[in-house]
Amino acid sequence: GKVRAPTHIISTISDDRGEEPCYAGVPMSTIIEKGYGVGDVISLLWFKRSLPRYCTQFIEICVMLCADHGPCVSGAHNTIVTARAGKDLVSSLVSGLLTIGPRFGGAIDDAARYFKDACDRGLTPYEFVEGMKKKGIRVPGIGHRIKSRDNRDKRVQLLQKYAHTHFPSVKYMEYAVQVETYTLSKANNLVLNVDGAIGSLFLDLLAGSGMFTKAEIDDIVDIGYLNGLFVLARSIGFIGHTFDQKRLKQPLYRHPWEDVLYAK
Ligand code: Q5B
Repeated sequence: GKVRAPTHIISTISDDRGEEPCYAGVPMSTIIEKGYGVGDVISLLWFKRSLPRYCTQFIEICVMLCADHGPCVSGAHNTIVTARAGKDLVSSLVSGLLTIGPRFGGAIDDAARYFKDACDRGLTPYEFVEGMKKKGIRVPGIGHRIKSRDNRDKRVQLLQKYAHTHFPSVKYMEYAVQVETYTLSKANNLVLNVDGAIGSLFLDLLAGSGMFTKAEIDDIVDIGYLNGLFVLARSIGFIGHTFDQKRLKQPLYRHPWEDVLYAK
């Protein structure tokens, strides 16, 4: 019989060979006719399934809330400096994106990993936080430069409110809040931040929606899908900052000498 030559690539999320492109088997016309949103498209292309509306709406809320957080955060600053150096859109965007990591915006996956492990093992917040301290690891999803006990992050509150109203269970988020209560007893700025809120709530979405097996949830957490939400969202803001600098015809940025401690 015929022997199929092995292919160089395997792809399972989209297909452009037919009359119209399909995302996870769903034709483009269905996506438009059924009024799908970007949350549905993310569900199809990242998770390879259609998720219930409350889940896709949660994804869209994450994207909207993380789209920008002003010009002073690491990524926007890099993007602004790069745009002012006369570089193009893609260069300005990626210079901002490259700052996303364990301290800035890219703590969602680790927050999900550590909160899930600690909650599933039944660790008390004290055992979890002090165990992390012994290992010299900062608790991902906890702490903020400008947010504090008395200046809570509105984004976190909005996410929590949405989940309380729509999610069948918020077990992981409640655990993260217990952790926050403990960390706040140590320092005022050790609040549950936007990364920690998304990380813990996405665990609740995965576990509570009934759309994922346990093995699939473990895979999603292991591979690390969730920082993708921040990367995707903040690209919107970084692109905006690039256009802003170009529109304003801002000159080359040079940091002032006065703001540098020249030390020996
Ligand atoms: N300490 C975020 O630190 C920050 C601790 C901790 C235990 C912790 C820090 C951190 C984990 C990573 C994380 C996401 C670097 C943040 C984001 C998006 C954003 C950004 C924006 C946006 C802030 C002072 C003392 C030290 C530390 C201890 C601090 N964090 N202990 N667990 N998690 N968090 N990142 O204020 O005894 O003096 O040595 O790494 O979740 O990125 O808006 O800006 O939308 O763009 O600089 O919201 O918390 O504090 O480094 O001076 O530490 O607190 O060990 O203790 P800070 P530091 P000690 S959301």
